[in-house]
Amino acid sequence: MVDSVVSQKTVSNVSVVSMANAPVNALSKALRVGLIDAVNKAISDTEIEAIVITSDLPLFSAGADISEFSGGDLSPMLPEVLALIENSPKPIVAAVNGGAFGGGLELALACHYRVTTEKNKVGLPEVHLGILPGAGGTQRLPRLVPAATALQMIVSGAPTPVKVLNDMFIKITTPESLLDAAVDVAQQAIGEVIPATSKIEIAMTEQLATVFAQTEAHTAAKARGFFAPAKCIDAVKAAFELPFNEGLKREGELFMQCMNTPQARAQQHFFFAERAAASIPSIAKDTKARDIQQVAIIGAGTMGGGIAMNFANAGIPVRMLELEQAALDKGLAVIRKNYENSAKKGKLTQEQVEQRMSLLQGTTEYSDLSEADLVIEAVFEKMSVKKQVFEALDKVCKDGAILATNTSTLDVDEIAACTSRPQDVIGLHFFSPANVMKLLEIVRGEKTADDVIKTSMKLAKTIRKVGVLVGVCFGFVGNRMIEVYGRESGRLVLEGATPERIDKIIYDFGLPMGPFTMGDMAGLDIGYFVRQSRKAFIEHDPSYCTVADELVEAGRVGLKVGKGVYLYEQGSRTPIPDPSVIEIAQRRAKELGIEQRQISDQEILERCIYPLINEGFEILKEGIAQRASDIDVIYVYGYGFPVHRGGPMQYAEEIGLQEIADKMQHYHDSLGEYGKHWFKPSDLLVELAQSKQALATYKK
Ligand code: 3H9
Repeated sequence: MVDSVVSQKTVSNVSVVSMANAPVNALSKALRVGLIDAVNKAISDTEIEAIVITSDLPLFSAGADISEFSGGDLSPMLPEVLALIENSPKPIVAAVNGGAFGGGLELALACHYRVTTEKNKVGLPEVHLGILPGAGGTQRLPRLVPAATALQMIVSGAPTPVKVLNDMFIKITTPESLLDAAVDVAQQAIGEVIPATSKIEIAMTEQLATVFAQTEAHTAAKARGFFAPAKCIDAVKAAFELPFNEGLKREGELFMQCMNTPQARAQQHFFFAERAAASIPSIAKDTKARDIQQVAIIGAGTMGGGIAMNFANAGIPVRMLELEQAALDKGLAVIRKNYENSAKKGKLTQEQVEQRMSLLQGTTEYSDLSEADLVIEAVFEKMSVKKQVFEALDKVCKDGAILATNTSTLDVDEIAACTSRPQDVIGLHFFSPANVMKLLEIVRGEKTADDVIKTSMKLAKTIRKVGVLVGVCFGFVGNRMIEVYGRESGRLVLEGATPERIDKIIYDFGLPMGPFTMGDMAGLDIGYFVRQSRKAFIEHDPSYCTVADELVEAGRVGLKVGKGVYLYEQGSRTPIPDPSVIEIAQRRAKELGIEQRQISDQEILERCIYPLINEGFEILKEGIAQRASDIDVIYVYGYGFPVHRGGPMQYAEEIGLQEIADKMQHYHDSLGEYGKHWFKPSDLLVELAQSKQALATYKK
């Protein structure tokens, strides 16, 4: 035993070094020290003639310890460990028993031989952390696999099945025989010339240059706004253009260029944010989840159908209820069509389509839902309608069934109160299209039982969603914040900015589309309806929605009718700016006494994003979100907030909380009555800005 995170045993004349740094063999300082000690010990032991490096855990290694990236004494660094391995006078074999990612794969690449198991996957996912492989991965991988494969792996960061990487592995075997195979390879290598990946000669060719150019063009479009992907390409290019050691140096420079960016900080923040969202400290760890074997969905419309598909995809039978047979038939037909379309694109086989459809049954009778373990209501967004549904469910559902509402704004406690079992009621807020969007807001009511929350979080994973726990308030986290953003964009149009300019600024910031394109796509009638039902909230200043209201009242409800804020040609989704909307804004501004003016790009961006962030602080203060990073997860997965900005709260941290507070105050003071009402800096924002407390450490 060299260290608690590394064990070492001798098999005949081979030293087997096993990593055991739970849970994922992150190559922390302790593990790096442990590996150096173990390898040195094996090299100096005259009884030992070869070495195998493997893992005692299911994973080989998840790579560098990301939590170390924030600083500290990091020596020995990973490249030092890998140089020791590659220059070892005794052959070293990597027995890659499970996933090898990032530095974990780089470790295997530095070994002289690699063996692995048939179903394994490996990858260099550094690009998802805003960086590039910095321990020789960009130089060694292209020396072992075809250039296009190496480029694809490094630029996409995607895990790759080892069966397509057989150039890299001397043997691919079963898990049971892996260690024997590795020892065997090690013994056969004794006395032979030790191969070093770094010595393999590769060079740029004309054909390869074309591959690089194509990858560059494709990446520029696909990874819009991201810094690291282009640097990944540059690093791989260096492998073909420079001798190994110079390539390694170039990789190091590019790695540091990436590491010191806000994007890298944002993406690394997001890595941990996503994992933190799964943790609910207020619920006892031993709380048992309920068993979910059968699901029922109320409503076979777009939302209900999308939700149902998630469960069918996960192999869980679903019963869909509509009161009219025709609506039910239509809903099921739409689902079939969606699956058939996936089959046409080669994403599903016809057999899979039929298998999924066989899990979906329709009914028009509530009594048919008596065996469901979970019922999700996805009916019209109106409290009276929701209450009718829950009263009916309360009568027919079995004891212990979870009754969930997919409301996007309404009071889950009020819905729960119309049942005799509020402890079983929860909000499961899916985002549209529900079979595609990764986010699931899990809305905890005042009386929701802990095991209902635990079951919902677990279920989110089962259906491949990211579940985030939120509390009850109008719009929960996501829609409460987006309302602020929608308000500000509407107001900016009255003040003289055009919708297309605002959309472009938001698109350039990194969102998939701006607020007006999004509004047209979702349907302007949705926001209109919400505003009608919340008149009291906006009564004192309805200015910002006057243009949208006028459009809806004229039937311009968005893309679905070919006209909303923008115009659309038949069958096209491309927005065409409409001067008549500007005329409406000019007329309305005059009526309301709002002076139109030139507004800078910076003001547009700040006024759309900063109040949204400010609302995030209010949400945090009220305990509606458990932690700031949960808000980031909601925004990245629910609203397409660019992950390279880490989410709105991380973006605020990067800009500086004091700057956000100051700008809120500036607009509060400079935008008249409107500013006074809507731009009051959140007390929590001001408090944290003044105390310089990191958002990550804030707890209510
Ligand atoms: C790198 O290698 C740079 C080098 O090129 C150059 C260096 C000079 N570090 O995801 P899970 C934690 S960059 C620290 O739930 P799974 C994770 O936070 C690295 N911690 O498990 C979680 O903690 P908690 C490149 C890590 O089975 C726990 O482990 N590598 C790391 O669903 C379990 O994680 C990557 O980007 C890490 N590297 O998935 C791979 N990895 O329980 C990142 C995990 O407290 N990792 N943790 O919440 C992954 O993609 C997944 O964790 C993996 C396992 C697929 C490996």
